[in-house]
Amino acid sequence: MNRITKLLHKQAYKRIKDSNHILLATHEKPDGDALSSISVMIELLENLNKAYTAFCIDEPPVQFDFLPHIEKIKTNKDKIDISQYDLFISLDCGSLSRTGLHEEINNSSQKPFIIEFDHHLKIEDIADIEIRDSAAASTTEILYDFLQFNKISINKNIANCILTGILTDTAFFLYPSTRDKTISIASEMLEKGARFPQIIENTWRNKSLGAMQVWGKALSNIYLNKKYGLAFSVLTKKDIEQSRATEEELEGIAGFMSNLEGVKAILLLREELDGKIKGSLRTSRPDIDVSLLARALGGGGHKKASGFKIKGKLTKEDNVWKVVDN
Ligand SMILES: [Mn+2]
Repeated sequence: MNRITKLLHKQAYKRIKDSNHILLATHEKPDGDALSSISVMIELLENLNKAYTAFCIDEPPVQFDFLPHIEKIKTNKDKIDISQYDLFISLDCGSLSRTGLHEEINNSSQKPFIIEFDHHLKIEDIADIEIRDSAAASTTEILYDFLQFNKISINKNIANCILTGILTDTAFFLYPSTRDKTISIASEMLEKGARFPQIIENTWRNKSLGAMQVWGKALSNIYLNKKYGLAFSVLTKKDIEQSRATEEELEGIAGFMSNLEGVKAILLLREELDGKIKGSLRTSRPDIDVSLLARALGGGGHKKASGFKIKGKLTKEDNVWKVVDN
């Protein structure tokens, strides 16, 4: 870790201590890392006796109810007046638009100071203090550095959150984003009281029947494009509605597909409720950067795991899936 990063972590902590009213936000359709990151910050702000609001535009999936402070996350943005806050902390977002608060922040007469903690590849310059490490396996891994540099002790709650972020974002150390440091932080979190069986039980086990069936559907729909070494699959709105699987349950499918042997990358296209199609790209090959394709399609993410959204719907013609206008 270089000196500049260490300095940024210290500046961020000073800013937090000097602020009076703090707005925390994480990304839409929050995953384990997003919610764990916001929980770590809530724990810290409560210990500092700070007034804060924690916000996520979508309701946290119920399987994360085991994380501390989850019930304190607000999802109604009508109640949020940006000008009331002197500090805005964005966690695990990739871009400001993923908080759902970008218009409010950009149009606010009094823009708050912005601190960003993130491990996605950079898309935009929004933060006054930007702590980005695209080599980190999770945003909670970056928050671990933040706590270390600022000599903030890690209690059981924080240890549980940091480990949850790491485990869910790496699919339990399976994804290539896992590095030596990831494993060593995870091991330290276990020593500090993180409850591994509880995390596994809530995030990996406990899959609903619908989730199993929709995974099966996606897996049986896999097509291979031998020319490009790409495997892809589709899930239609109907498939998803019938399964009643949660967002989090659908999230793991693309990662699992990347276990397919002999392909360079995989693409999962699925229809969302709002007339858009979400594309998830994954690769386990060290020489492939799928984020280039995601970016070309207006998305972003990581080299090994990225995504995009396009308008349209999926139709099957002559046994070939196509994206067509709504
Ligand atoms: Mn993350």
